[in-house]
Amino acid sequence: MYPKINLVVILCTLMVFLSGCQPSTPPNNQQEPPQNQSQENPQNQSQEKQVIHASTVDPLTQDSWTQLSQSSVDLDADNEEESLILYTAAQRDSKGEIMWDDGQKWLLLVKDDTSYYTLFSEYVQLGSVYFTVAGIENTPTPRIGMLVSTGSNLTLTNYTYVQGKQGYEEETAYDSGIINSIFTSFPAYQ
Ligand SMILES: [Ca+2]
Repeated sequence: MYPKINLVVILCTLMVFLSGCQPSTPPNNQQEPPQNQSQENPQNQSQEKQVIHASTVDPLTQDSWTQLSQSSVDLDADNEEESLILYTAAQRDSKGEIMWDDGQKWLLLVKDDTSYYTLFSEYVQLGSVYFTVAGIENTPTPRIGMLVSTGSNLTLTNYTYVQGKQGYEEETAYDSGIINSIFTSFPAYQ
């Protein structure tokens, strides 16, 4: 279809120039940019992001957890810090070393006074979970990046608090699909 449209445009342009009747009118310029090109990715706009809302139930009371990493950051731009904490269900032995199983549950939790936002609570087979927090230009709230690395998959998921939705929007930034991981330099939790 496009070659036909281009031919019509070229022919019309040539006819106007060859006729010499309308040298001062610029309507040709208005016809040149094809407006349909900006509609190539309508799917991106229609994707609804999942929003994680607060719960008053402390998820830590349901299982026993080992805290691995913690960050105190103002995640919702109310000038008060929340706690962003990563836990694993693997327990420590008497020497304090983590007794890793082939797989265990992981929990990434935002604690805001008596409100709890469970960003991630899943069993991860032969893998580990990591998170980052970063300020983003022109965005009022920082972005949490959660990386889940296993022997067969690597994903990066972003969580950002959206004040209008009173929750954390979840967005998959990267998903490797099924892979056979050969090597990773990610450090192991101690
Ligand atoms: Ca806050």
